[in-house]
Amino acid sequence: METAGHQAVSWRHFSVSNYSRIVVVGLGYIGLPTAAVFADHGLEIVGVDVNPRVVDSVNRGRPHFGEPNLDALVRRVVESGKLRATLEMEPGDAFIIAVPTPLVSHGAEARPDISYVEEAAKAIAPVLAPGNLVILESTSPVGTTEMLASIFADSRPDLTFPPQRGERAQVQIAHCPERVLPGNILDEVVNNARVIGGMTRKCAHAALGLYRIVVRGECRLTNARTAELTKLTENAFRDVNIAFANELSFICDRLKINVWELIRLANLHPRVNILQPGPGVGGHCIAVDPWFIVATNPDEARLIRGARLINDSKPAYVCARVAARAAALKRPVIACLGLTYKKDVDDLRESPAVTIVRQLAEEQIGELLVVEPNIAELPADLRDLGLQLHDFDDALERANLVLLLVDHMSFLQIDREVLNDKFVIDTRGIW
Ligand code: SAJ
Repeated sequence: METAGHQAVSWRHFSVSNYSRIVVVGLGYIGLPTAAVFADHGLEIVGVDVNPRVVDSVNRGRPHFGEPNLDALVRRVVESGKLRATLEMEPGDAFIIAVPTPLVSHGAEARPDISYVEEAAKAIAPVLAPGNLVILESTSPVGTTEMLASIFADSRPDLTFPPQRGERAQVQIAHCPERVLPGNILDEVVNNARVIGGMTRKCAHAALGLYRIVVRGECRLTNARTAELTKLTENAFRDVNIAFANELSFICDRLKINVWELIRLANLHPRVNILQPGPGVGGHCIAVDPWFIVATNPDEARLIRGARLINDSKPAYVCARVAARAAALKRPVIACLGLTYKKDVDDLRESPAVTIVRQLAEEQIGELLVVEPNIAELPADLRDLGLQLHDFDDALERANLVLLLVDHMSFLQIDREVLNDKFVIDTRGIW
């Protein structure tokens, strides 16, 4: 059952034939899996990306990043001719915008950069036609969908859009934020509940008709602004909860209490569910999206800002602990285990582990042996600091200080005896 407010709505008058050709703008972590899943349902998908290497790689049937089962799916839909990538915008029945919405630093804080959404809108505008549907999937500050509509209206005075003509507009526009978890994207694209924010009810129904082709999860209709804030709220909720756990870790260190045991015990309460402290919060979502709320509501978002600052302070705190331990060693050799932003992915974006390793290298806190089984090569800035990737067993054997930064499965399964004669700093609490 799909609901808009309290009214049941029907989406069935939007059939697959309304959307035989879909243009997905941005072939990154969200756009490529989304394009591939729609293509696998028999639709003709054109993927547009500004990066020639991405376009080339997709056209050879190869994803340009690691994600379980994505390789086989992309190869299948490219070979069947259902997915094709290009650098040039093309016309379509529907457009799905899945471009990055990064942060730019702004003093001690950060502000959203929606220029990629603006560029996508300017590229789509010339090819828009009556009956088209445009969906913004990128996580966006409140008001971005309205901005998209106004770019279209400015550049295409021959067409009508929802802000001017409401339900009678010729082009439908909606915000349907992605909510998939990296590492489990293909399952979640299909099975997660979706929030569908139309600029009008007709827009919402049109977007619902498109998602219903592939989505098995519940679909809830709302307006675009509510959908924008819903997505930001989900990630801010998680960030605040992780900040609570990280703050407890500071308190416990000072009080000489084991924070992992504390949380396990507190979580026995039926209404308490504390998340896990770690070396900081990374990835392109949780560490970013709360700032989008702070940017539009600096006076109100006090807890949300505070949580961001707590989580962002964690890498420096970890470095200080490592430096204090290393100071007790004549010749510190530090095995830094894990670089990705979370376990069992190959994604280094906003990774606190990278921040920590970089800072330790810059401060020359001993010899660093970096281990990351999910990547083939270190990022250039770490290589420039003289760092190299090391084999796990070799690093463990040589190190006198072991710094666990990511809870990869392969790090869990070690012989604990190996750690006996070493200092251990386990930022994830797995040992
Ligand atoms: N982390 C902790 N402690 C925890 C849980 C996570 O320190 O208890 C850290 C992780 O190590 C990582 C960061 O938080 O550095 C974020 O990881 P995550 O697994 O919480 O989330 P993401 O960034 O991979 O994906 C999130 C998801 N959002 C929510 O769970 C509310 C996902 O559903 C969203 O689609 C995604 O953001 C997104 O694209 O916005």
